Amino acid sequence: MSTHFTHDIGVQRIVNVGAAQLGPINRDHSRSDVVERLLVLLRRASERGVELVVFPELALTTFFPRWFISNIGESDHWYETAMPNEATRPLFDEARRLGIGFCLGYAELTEPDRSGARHRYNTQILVERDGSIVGKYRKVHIPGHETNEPDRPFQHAERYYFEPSPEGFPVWRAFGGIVGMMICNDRRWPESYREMGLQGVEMILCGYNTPIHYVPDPSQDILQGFHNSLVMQAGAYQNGTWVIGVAKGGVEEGVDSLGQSSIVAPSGQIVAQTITTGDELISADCDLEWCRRYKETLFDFDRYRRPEVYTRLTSQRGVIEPPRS
Ligand code: CDT
Repeated sequence: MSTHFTHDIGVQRIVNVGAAQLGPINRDHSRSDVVERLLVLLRRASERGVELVVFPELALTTFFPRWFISNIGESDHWYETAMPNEATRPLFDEARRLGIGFCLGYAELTEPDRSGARHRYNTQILVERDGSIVGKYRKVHIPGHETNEPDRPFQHAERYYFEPSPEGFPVWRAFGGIVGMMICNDRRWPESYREMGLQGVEMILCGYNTPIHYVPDPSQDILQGFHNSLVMQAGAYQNGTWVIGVAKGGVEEGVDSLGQSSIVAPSGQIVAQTITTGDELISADCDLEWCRRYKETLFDFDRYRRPEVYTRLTSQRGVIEPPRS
């Protein structure tokens, strides 16, 4: 049996996507300072014909979970309570004027729910070319620790500052295809990609802040770049999807973070990667039709997956080893 792809007759579905990496944002940088930098990258993207620009995780502030404060109420200034807001309005306006969509990560403090509780999420939104918000994703896998660990050189207290989202991994029809989002640590978990893969995702947008120094096991420090590429390339290939990984890199408030923002094809190949750890734009023509080469062959889920023998994946969280007897 031979498989015929639309490529063979020249049909393409190209979205020109930009990965707008940011260098460090210090704690005294204002939202307006940062938005000015985002606008520079957005305009550069427009000149290059980019249709969708992806910014990093927590793109409006420094990575504040590196500091612990005992009263979380004193951290509200790091969070956005509305989007757009006064500080980000120029980004929304300029993107709409240029006809470019964007994806932006930020810390979100919600309105009170029915019980009066406000929630803190690590959030990313997808904005269409007309300025409308088509999707909001809240981070599912929250890494790091919940309490102060004063012996560390820096904290990674994301589990103090953010709740894990119960909403999972939705996808949206946008930019002529099926688009999903994930945030930083999510990219290390195959479940993130597969949840979206099972909804036919064709492009996953992922912002990240990855310190080079991994305090619990420093032997991993030298492998940060390798692991970053490993997980995104595997996730792309195994689900037949584009993956756009975008860093906030460089030495931010004394903590060195990985750059290596990448655009990964459904083949698993990296088609573009940043060469600095500062503000830098890379872009690529991403043909969403290319996903079919993998979704309809090796990774034809409906034909080859065996969910009936994967029951542990949803019924169990930690490892249960076989009895020793
Ligand atoms: N931001 C984020 O999720 N960073 C994590 C660091 C893990 S170490 C606590 C990451 O997976 O890159």
